[in-house]
Amino acid sequence: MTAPMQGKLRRIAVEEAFSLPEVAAAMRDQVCRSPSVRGGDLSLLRLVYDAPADRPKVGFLEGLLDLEERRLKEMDQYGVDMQVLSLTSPGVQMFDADTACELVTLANDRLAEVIARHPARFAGLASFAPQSPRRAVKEMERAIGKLKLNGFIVNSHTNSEYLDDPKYWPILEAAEAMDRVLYIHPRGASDGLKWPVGDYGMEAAMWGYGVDMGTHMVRLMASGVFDRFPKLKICVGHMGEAVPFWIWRINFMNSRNQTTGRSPKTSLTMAEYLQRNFLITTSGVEDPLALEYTVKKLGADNVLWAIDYPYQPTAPAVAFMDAAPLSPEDKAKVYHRNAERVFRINQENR
Ligand code: 1WB
Ligand code: MN
Repeated sequence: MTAPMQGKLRRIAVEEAFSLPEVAAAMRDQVCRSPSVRGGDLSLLRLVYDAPADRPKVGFLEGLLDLEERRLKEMDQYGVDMQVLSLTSPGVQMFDADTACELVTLANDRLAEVIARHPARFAGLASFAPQSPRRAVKEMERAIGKLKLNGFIVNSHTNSEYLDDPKYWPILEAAEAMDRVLYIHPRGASDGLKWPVGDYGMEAAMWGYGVDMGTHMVRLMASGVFDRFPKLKICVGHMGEAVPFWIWRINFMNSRNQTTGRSPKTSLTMAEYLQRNFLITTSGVEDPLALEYTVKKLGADNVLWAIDYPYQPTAPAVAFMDAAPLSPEDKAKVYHRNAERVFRINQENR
């Protein structure tokens, strides 16, 4: 265990996954019924929800379903004050619209209940079903107004469509109007992207997630959607899904494309949208150099700590941030202050 010298900083981890038996059962049903395809979500989800008896169990499902036993114990053991919980990827986005809406209501209710039992230990991001943007907005409003949840989460594409598609604009508009962050978490790559990531175990967290999510981010920036929703805040994990590292080139080529008419005209540059409209979390990237670069590129107000429980172990995620090459002030921002601000986590929850 790590023992920080100068009084312990509050630790708020912001990309922490859970599930509930009803959603897990529906997921199992769905992955069993879906035909086998290369890449995409299915091969990993089969291991999580329907592990064949002769294969080693990945053990994620137990971690997802447990909220108040092992999870709280592990938080206590490593000094994690709070987890901001979200329904695990791909949420309800593989179900038909009616099933998705029904399950998302249940998931958000269950999330609000566990937060009510442990208000100092848990906050939560509300899920919604993008399959029905109209009902999604209703659920978003209920999640903030009635359930008092802290923001929203969606898992990249829905049926291979991304959020720059005008049919999803009501969702972006609602998040902006409520002044709540929309966390976009990865899922398996969309139809057009999944084939080449279908070998060597690349399809999920190793590569496919990041390729799909990075593409999603660039679509949002290049489409000009942030001119329509200038105050919209999008949070992405995994140290920005490699986009901060590519931003110089994205920016250069996009501005050239704008002069030749290949990219839509936008009022700000891609680099400016990245700084103004995105927040980035450290989930699953415990590399001090990557952190230092990202903080310099985005600013210390825009980077937040995350573990990615139960997919990543807690101890090294805490050790990484305790030892991070940041000033004490920046470290406090990344460890808790930014989370308190953007997810409106009450001080009295201390
Ligand atoms: C993994 C990571 C698997 C995540 C997941 O299944 C999710 C993995 C839904 O590390 O294999 C995640 O949320 O980062
Ligand atoms: Mn995650």
